[in-house]
Amino acid sequence: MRTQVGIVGAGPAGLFLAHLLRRAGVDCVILESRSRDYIEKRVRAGVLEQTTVNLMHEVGAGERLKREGMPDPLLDIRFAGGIIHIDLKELTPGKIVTVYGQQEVVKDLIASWVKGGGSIEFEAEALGLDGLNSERPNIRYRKNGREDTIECDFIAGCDGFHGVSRPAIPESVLSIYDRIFPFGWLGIISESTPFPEMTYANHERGFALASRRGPHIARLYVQCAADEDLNLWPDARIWDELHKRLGGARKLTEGKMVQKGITPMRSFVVEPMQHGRLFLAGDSAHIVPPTGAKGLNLAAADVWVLARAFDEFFRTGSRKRLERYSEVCLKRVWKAVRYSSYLTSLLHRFEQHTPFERQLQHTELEYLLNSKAARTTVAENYVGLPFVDD
Ligand code: RFL
Ligand code: PHB
Repeated sequence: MRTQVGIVGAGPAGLFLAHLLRRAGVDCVILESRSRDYIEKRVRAGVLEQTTVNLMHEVGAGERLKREGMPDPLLDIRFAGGIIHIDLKELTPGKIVTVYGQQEVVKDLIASWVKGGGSIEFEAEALGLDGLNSERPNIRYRKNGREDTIECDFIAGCDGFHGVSRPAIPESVLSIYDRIFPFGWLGIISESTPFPEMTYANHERGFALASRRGPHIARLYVQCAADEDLNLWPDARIWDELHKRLGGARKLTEGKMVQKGITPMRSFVVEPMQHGRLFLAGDSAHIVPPTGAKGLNLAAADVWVLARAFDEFFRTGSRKRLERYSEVCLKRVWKAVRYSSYLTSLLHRFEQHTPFERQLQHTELEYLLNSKAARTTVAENYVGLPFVDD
């Protein structure tokens, strides 16, 4: 098999890239190690920046999002000193976010990709990437027990944090920035009426978050140990912690828990995001703790830049944008890393904090409560910084 751009991974990064390339008339093939059913059910992110929503429409996959996506103009932060209301619309020039599950984004992108005749191989696991410094790099993969290769002009490594693309780059040319936070999130989906506003809580027992997936589906998280054992969290204990941490004026409604999982909290960035003819995008190049709701949106921003660079190359032969890809993306990536790290530090309980550090955290929350300028900074980053490509 031969293609212009071989895409490893059918997460948001790989799927958005494929759509943008098709629009530009660039030929590509997606290889995905999991089954279609598995990736369409994998519960992850839920908050889309306006630019990501726009991208769904631009690639022609936004119809259901328009009907079922939940526009979210507000977020609340609860803490011992009160409730900070962040009115996104008022504090930014009219911008909001939209709550829509990542698996729904993935479903919609796959459906319109396949409908338009796009090439995608499920249960096709990339085993390794070869010839990255040659004119014809290739992807070795296995499907149905048989090994094969795809010869490409370029490879897009969109295979997430645990994929094969980043490890294909010699360690000696990479700089790695890594911070592991000393806690995780235990996330659930419950068949119950959610809070109407996105609610983050800094509580002395630890962080909690109340989000949603639909009018009768709540998405809830509590801070837990980094190496938490799910067996130690029967449903009753989860509800008890959620009530304690999110309790207050509004009463949380309980419902049947249909999904439970643990998410580690980590910031990780690799520089550069490119080596020879391999370009990394999304979680394969960087991850952020989910507190700022940035991971999926960063993946979309990366491939928007990458698609424009491939388009320019195949139309004009110019490598200018391809050469600047990593530098351009990393500027925006670092801003999201900064913001996610700030919100994570602001909202969680750190066992190792001294009384001095606890006092500083509380004072920062008090400051947000009383300063419109401080709330504006949170809102501006939450709704998302613009896509830029120079
Ligand atoms: P993905 O989604 O991990 O997709 C990578 C794909 O590559 C496949 N793959 C391979 N395919 C072929 N061969 C191989 N050798 C392969 N190895 C891997 C995988 O099966 C997979 O399908 O990466 P991508 O596309 O970069 O997308 C990134 C996002 O998934 C991620 O950043 C977000 O989910 C992070 N995140 C959030 N981001 C937001 O923008 N807003 C949020 O509200 C938000 N909340 C979250 C989150 C992540 C969470 N978890 C579970 C980590 C909440 C949570 C709880
Ligand atoms: C979610 O709805 O899953 C969600 C919302 C906000 C976050 C992270 C995840 O910061």
